[in-house]
Amino acid sequence: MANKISSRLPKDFLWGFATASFQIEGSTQVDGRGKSIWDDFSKKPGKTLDGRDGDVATDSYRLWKDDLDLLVSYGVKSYRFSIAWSRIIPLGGRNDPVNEAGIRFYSNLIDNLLARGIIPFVTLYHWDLPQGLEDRYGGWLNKEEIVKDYVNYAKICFERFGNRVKNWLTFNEPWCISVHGYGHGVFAPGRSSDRTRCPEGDTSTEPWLVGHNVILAHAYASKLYREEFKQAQGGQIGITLNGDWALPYDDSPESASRGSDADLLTFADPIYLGHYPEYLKEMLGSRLPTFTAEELHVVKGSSEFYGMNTYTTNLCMAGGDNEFQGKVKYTFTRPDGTQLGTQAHCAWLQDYAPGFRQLLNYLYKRYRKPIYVTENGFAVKDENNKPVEEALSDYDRVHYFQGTTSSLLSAVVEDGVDIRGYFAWSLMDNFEWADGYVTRFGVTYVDYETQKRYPKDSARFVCQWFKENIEKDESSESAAGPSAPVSKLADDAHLIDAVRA
Ligand code: GBH
Repeated sequence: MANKISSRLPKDFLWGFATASFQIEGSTQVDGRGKSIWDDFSKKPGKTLDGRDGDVATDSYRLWKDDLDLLVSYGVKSYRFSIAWSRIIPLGGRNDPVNEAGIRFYSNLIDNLLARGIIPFVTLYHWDLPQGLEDRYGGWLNKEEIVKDYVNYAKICFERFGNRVKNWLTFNEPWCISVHGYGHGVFAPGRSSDRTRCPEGDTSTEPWLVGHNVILAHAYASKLYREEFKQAQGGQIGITLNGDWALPYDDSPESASRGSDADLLTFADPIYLGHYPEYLKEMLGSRLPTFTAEELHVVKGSSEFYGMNTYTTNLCMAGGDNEFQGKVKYTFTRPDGTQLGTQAHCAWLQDYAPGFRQLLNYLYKRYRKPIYVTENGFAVKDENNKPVEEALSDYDRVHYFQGTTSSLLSAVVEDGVDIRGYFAWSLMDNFEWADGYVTRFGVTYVDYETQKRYPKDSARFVCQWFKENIEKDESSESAAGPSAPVSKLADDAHLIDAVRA
């Protein structure tokens, strides 16, 4: 018996699914919401693959109760979602009015999650900067203004929700905010040196400046939380970084991988170790902003855990001029021509679970922080072209989660990595940024014509897996527990009308 128990995840392990405000909410013009930088950006020709925007998305601002029922039917312990800054402060700034209707929406959501026994895991910023701040002073490029405005926004969230929210993420993926938003220009605000994409921007400097300012905004918000709220509210605060595992392409010295690369170290090293990585300083010289001694003091140790979004593994080879990848080239094709894993719908993603376990080990050894896997998931190739019945048999996604859950378990029970939670991306298909609605990451299929939700096979797999692989909590066994509805789900026929407004 003792053996059996130790081969499982601890009983307080958090698991569930993740979403983000702009990807699911829609209702962009109701209840006083201000525009975010994605509102207009997604409407510009050529910015999304299918030319569609986020005005409706999965309609979750209206259908939030149905989505809550879906989470309950899945039996999750936790739900990761993000708050839209421009619903809380429509114009964004520290002297701008607070919108009570926006507060009410998230407050209700939080209350109802808790009433159903689901722990909210809340991201403050998942890429949807208030347009007002972009227009007023250039958003993330303006350190003096944006850091103060972000901290003010975070403070309001701590004040209004912190009595119930005990898990805070300041930011989702600063690397994407800076590199995609200001380097490649594929995400809002879309700035880049590429003049076919944007009349303004400087790919060689702006991403590093923005990344730097995001780190500072995170650090000062985290300081505020820990000094003024943590003790009374008893929660924790951290940041979520994206990072994929890197393997050497071959055994030549040029392929010796730099560990798990640039995307990760740029932000993790300052936040957890207190300095930018050496290679970055060498590569960028004076283009890399510096922290004052006082700032550094606030930045170092500003995340209480390691929030990790990870999707894939890259085969790496030195060379090329992509500074965002640390001048390393990525491929999925091995020297013998075979593929690393199954190809997803997006070019950057293949299924390779061993890399997930190695990344978890690497991060734990390097930073010694408890880890929350805040995103992990797969987009089945051409799923969007399939009739719904067929899309629900999402074998490639099931296979992906089989691999990553088993790697997760090995990392915890065999390697001793301190992992406290896992959120699959995503609860349902949604607005996939520059991909529009073409790429589907959900464990739940969304029919965008009707907004009906249909659980895919992967939803069953993930829910069943966590039900079986977490130590039972004897004390709460009899409480109206989350475990019952999972078996109900497994018995149901494929086409469940999970949503009936
Ligand atoms: C996450 O980011 C996001 O947090 C989430 O909102 C999104 O829906 C989900 O992934 C699925 O995409 O340089 O263009 O070749 C994913 C992290 C990191 C994935 C950068 C793509 C490089 C692609 N991303 N990565 S690119």
